[in-house]
Amino acid sequence: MKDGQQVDVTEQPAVEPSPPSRCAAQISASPTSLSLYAGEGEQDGAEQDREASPPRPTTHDPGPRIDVVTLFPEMFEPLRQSIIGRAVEQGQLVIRYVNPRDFTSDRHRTVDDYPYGGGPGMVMKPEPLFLAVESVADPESSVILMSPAGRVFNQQIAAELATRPHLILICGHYEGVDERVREHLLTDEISIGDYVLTGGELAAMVIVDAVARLLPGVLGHAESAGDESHSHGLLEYPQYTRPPEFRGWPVPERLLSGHHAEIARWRRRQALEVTAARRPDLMTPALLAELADDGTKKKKRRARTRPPEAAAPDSVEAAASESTPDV
Ligand code: 4GY
Repeated sequence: MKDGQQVDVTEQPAVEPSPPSRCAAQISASPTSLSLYAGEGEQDGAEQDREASPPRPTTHDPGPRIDVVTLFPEMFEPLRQSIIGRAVEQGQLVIRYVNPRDFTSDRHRTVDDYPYGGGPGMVMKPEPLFLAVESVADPESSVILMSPAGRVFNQQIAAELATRPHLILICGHYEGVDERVREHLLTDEISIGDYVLTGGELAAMVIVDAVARLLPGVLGHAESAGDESHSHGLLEYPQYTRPPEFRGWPVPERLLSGHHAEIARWRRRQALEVTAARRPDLMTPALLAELADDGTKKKKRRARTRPPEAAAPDSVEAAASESTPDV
């Protein structure tokens, strides 16, 4: 094996966009694993002025690891910005890049070849992908191919991936990857939606972003992960900020009242109505029952106080007691 199979674009100076030549230089940088861990040596410059929890010392708890197997590590520059960039700087997660081209042994560093049986396009050769994954994998690793043939990503899968200690995200290109990768290397295959991209990189970035924001300490107070769309199976209620009237359009009066219980009820009802109107597929029987409820009673009614002619009270109660699935 050659030097520098792992790339860490996070070691580039934070303010400069990275020209390809710089990334190429990074590819041959020392692969010493600890020095590749994001956040090392960058903590002094990290912003510490927010309500987010203070940076964790990376030498003790570097957070979950994500290795992205990609022919184009420079494409991941966006993950150095904003909230995810800050999380990486603070060592709340580690993102590294592994280039399968660094695991080729021919003069042209070939990563693709013609499909057996003929047909259009090229197929990614198995060996560079196997060697790239094996260079970072351990028994705890989840090895995930980004592909339209995978299970479709959602908030529940994001939450599940956020509990795993090590993700290896493989970005395919060309017409696809040799089937033996799927059969003998993967633990999962994930799609970000029913459309075809030119490569798995954008999909991998979606996964990294959605997973990273669920990790402890990544979001500050102001950005909290609890209340937004999909975390409780509903779309978000409408939000407003100042001014109270803009171009003649007022903020709903209830939100200005300062009456917290009233505001919570209004938001819940809005979330139900927005979800029913825009994403009826998300409406479970329990949510439909809640929507049908006119909300005149303040507390959730118990069976004995409900009118006996109320529609299917037992099934409503049963459905309501199930946890609302994340979507
Ligand atoms: N959709 N969700 C997706 C994708 C590109 C041909 C295999 C997707 O996750 N990945 O479209 N990926 C294809 C391109 C090879 C990957």
